[in-house]
Amino acid sequence: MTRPRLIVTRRWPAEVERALAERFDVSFNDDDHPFTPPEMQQALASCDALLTTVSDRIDASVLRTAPRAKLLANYGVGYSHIDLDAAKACGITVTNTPDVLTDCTADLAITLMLMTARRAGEGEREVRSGSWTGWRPTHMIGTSVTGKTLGLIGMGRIAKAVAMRAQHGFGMKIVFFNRSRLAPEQLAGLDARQCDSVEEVLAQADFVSLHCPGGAATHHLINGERLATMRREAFLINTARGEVIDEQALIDALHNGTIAGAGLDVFEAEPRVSEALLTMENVVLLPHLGSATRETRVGMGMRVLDNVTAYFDGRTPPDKVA
Ligand code: 8YV
Repeated sequence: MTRPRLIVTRRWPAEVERALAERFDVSFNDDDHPFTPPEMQQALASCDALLTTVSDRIDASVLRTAPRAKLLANYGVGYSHIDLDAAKACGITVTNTPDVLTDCTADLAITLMLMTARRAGEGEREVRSGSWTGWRPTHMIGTSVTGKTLGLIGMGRIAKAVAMRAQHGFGMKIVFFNRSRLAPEQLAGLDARQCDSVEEVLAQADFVSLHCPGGAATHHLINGERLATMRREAFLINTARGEVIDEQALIDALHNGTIAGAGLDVFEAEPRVSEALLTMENVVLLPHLGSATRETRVGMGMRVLDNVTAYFDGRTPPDKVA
């Protein structure tokens, strides 16, 4: 019996690649470069399932040619790089990898919160450059995190894991905005107050952390007007998707002192990062490391394997999103 043909758009952890190869006729993108649109089109035309990541762009133009692939299995929880409507119109199933990366991504949001508040990036640069002159009472004074207010935009799995850490680890007060009303039993034992608007969260938070999906509905949700409603001492943290923030408006806000700083793991045009951000001391910049631990990346791969296996066994994949 011929085995389903899979194409994996990037290199994955070795044990996941081995597990995939045991069950499927699979090829990997050996030099690990992001596919160009013609390469993507070619891949979609020559496999039964494409195993994709955030660095791909699967829009209506590459799907237009009625691809052979009938499954797009995403290695990640966010799938705003896939045009879901176009995929549905082509009869393509789409899956993602929730849960397995929740803790890891929450850890990174907390890392960014602490790094920005305590000026850790700036301090490390000072030590490495040899310009540190020694301890003094007024040197590199940051902001305390303990007891402050954390505002969350979006209250899904990752936001709840961030809130848990912030509340139990740092005694923080939690306020949040979520599109739908959450009942107390949906808050996993958190003491958190739901606000009626994004602005209400921004106006009172010392730290604002973004946890909404990307895509058209949240494009530039954090724009110049909303940044202006934040407190001048507040920090903005983004481990969600770059497009949720208007990057130029953020640069202006940082430049004008509208907010105190930002911790960013994602950017509008990855891997390009605005030149202005690179020169700002009050900004911590990470290269999309949210899920980047060995354990999590293997867990994500195994979750993709479960979805692909279910699909080709004729079952509904456990993480079907379309
Ligand atoms: C993933 C992420 O590593 O899962 C997500 O949505 O943002 C990352 O943590 C990335 O998407 C890989 O596709």
